[in-house]
Amino acid sequence: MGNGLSELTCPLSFQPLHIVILGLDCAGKTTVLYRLRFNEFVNTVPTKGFNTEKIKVSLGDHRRTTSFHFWDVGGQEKLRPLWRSYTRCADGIVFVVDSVDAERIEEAKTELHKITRLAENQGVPVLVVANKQDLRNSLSMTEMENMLALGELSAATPWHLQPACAIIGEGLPEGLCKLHAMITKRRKMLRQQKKKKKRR
Ligand code: G3D
Ligand code: MG
Repeated sequence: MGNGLSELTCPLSFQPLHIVILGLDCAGKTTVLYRLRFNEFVNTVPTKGFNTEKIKVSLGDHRRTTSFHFWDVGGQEKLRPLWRSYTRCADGIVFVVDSVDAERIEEAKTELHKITRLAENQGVPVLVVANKQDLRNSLSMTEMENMLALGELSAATPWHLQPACAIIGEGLPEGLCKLHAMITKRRKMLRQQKKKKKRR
């Protein structure tokens, strides 16, 4: 599900991409980061500040990898005002949502819409990770899309909703591949806009 992609191809680049992992506390952000870093489950403690890792990820084509520089920022309410300083200059945002925490999904929606509405984040692609899909009672993708009001995100914001289970890593490579493709597409569009402006 998403509005950013029509093609299924996954273009590759050698540029390290600046990716910020956001979401409410306990959504599974740090589990996502360490799953990607160590390819195994790592027991987490609540993140007080941030965790950062540079990780090379295979995106579909196993002969080539893409470098991501991830910033996993604490999601507690008092830390959320800091998100803005991490998303400045971000190539993409990974927004992790706990698919069984129906009580706080409205809060997740508010934070997602708030961060994507910021002027400096206009057009920055967002991968929404519907995490904890291994648990019984996890919300379906249609429920997640509606409850997070993804259709009401700015038309300029490419997004993709990815079901995932961070403890075993399911869904993460597919999600990153989509995010990478959205970033590549946006960069190409920005380059073309720049060229057009120069010609005028
Ligand atoms: P955060 O960084 O967003 O605050 P964490 O969240 O990564 O610290 O994870 C919060 C809790 O959710 C952890 O459990 C973690 O193991 C669990 N978790 C993360 N991803 C998944 C998942 O895909 N499925 C399930 N079932 N649990 C997950 P604890 O018990 O340590 O609080
Ligand atoms: Mg954390």
